[in-house]
Amino acid sequence: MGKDDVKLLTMWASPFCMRVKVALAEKEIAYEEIQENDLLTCKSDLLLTSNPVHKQVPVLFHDDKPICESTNIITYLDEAFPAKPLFPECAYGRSRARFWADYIDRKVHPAGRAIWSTKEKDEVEAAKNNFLEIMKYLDGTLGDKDYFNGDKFGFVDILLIGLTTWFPAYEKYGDFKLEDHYPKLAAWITRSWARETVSESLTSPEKITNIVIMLRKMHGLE
Ligand SMILES: N[C@@H](CCC(=O)N[C@@H](CS)C(=O)NCC(=O)O)C(=O)O
Repeated sequence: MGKDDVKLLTMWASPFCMRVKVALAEKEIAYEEIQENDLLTCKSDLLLTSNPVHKQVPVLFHDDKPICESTNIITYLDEAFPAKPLFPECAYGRSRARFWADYIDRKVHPAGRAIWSTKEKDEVEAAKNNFLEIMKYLDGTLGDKDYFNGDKFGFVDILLIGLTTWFPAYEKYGDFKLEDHYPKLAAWITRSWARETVSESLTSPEKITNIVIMLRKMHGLE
């Protein structure tokens, strides 16, 4: 069998692209990265033809076949490249991983966005409280473990860690520190970022905060 051809259509500020990059790094899969340059005003033909339904990055190409939606991509990678599995071994563990993946995908990024996309103080306060409520459940399921499934960094960790690049912007505009509320979850972020597969795949939170400042200016919020 020939060498797998893997490409990732990506955008540097996208937390959904970053999580796929972490998965590829954890599984030691070589790939070529193709940057989507202008998601706001001029999407590439490659993006429009490979993800006609959502027109969003990331898109993974495996031997030229497109795979869309970051969680679906990471699940696919774990099935298509069985070495270094990301999912737990037992069926119950896998079912829990899918449950938390779904929770993270539905809740975290929209809740964070609600914090920085308004300048009304009461709306910011409500959004911050909602975000912290979501963090409470994640902190609860993490508990005293190093990672969400125990001592091995895996699927749920990968899904959440990409999104944490935006957390400092949420803290800035919500005027809170995650570690004051959930020190174990904050320690999990530090522990996960210490992995080379993570630090080399994620965009720095400073750059993301600058993007948020730019987006707020565009929407007349600064
Ligand atoms: N549910 C999707 C979300 C992907 C997503 O929101 N991508 C953004 C960049 S962060 C995008 O392509 N936005 C362009 C658009 O929605 O038009 C996933 O997990 O892949």
